[in-house]
Amino acid sequence: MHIRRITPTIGVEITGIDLTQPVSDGDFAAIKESWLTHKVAVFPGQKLQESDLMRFGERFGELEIHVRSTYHSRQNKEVMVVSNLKEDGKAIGVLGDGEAVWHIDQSYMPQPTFGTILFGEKIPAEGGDTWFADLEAAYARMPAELRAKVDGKRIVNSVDRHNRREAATRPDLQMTAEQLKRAPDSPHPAVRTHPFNGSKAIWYSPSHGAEFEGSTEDESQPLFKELLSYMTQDDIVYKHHWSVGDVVMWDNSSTMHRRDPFPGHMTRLLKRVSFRYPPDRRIPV
Ligand SMILES: O=C(O)CCC(=O)C(=O)O
Ligand SMILES: [Fe+2]
Repeated sequence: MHIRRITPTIGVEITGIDLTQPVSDGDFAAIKESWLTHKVAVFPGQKLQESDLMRFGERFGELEIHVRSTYHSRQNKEVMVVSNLKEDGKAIGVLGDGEAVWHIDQSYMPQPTFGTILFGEKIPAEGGDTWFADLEAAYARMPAELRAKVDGKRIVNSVDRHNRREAATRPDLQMTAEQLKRAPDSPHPAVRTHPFNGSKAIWYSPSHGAEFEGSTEDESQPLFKELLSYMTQDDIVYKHHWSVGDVVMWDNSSTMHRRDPFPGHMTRLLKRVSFRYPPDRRIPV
């Protein structure tokens, strides 16, 4: 196994390992350590069945069953389909071919996701790149006055309000009343301490972060905008250009991501699992 950094701040590429085979304890420890340190890990050239993806994900933590059950794989409810493919006129996957704006996965759940793993099965010839921003580096470079404005504050994350805003253009994002019950407006600390490495990250998800607790949406916007100007600086962002067979995993405690749109006549199909923090490492909410 070989581990190589792909930017000075964020991302590693891990080669010389076949994730269809059992990963030794030693290799697993090295993978986890470098993933937690560099926040995004890319494993090119994999050929995974859903069961392989699930087995690998489970090593890191209990697999989540995504609240958007409409887009679960037919074979496994732990696997989510990310695709623009349709069957009988109905989307089989989430996110379509449009842009997915900057977000942190499931920030809108009472217990947000720890890590997410995507496996690229069908990749369009253009577009669909996925961008990752380092939220520890962003926090580290914020001036003290700005940090003082967010330290100790909580941000309310709301998938309901996000969906309403997007209702006209993104019917694929709409959720049932039952699903929304599992995803009530959820406040989370604006600055979170990583349960494994102890470092602090700014934890604002632009797509679902609605307001600072105790403030209105309008009142919260200027500060959100200021945070964002630090969270998206070029030198703390890694843009992943996909090839078929790529496995990409990221740490939602220390990164956010977005995805470029791609031409609708092209096919993009990825399989996705996400996993929870171990019970003794849950981040306080
Ligand atoms: O389609 C992508 O590359 C990213 C999708 C995404 O945001 C996710 O799976 O959490
Ligand atoms: Fe995501």
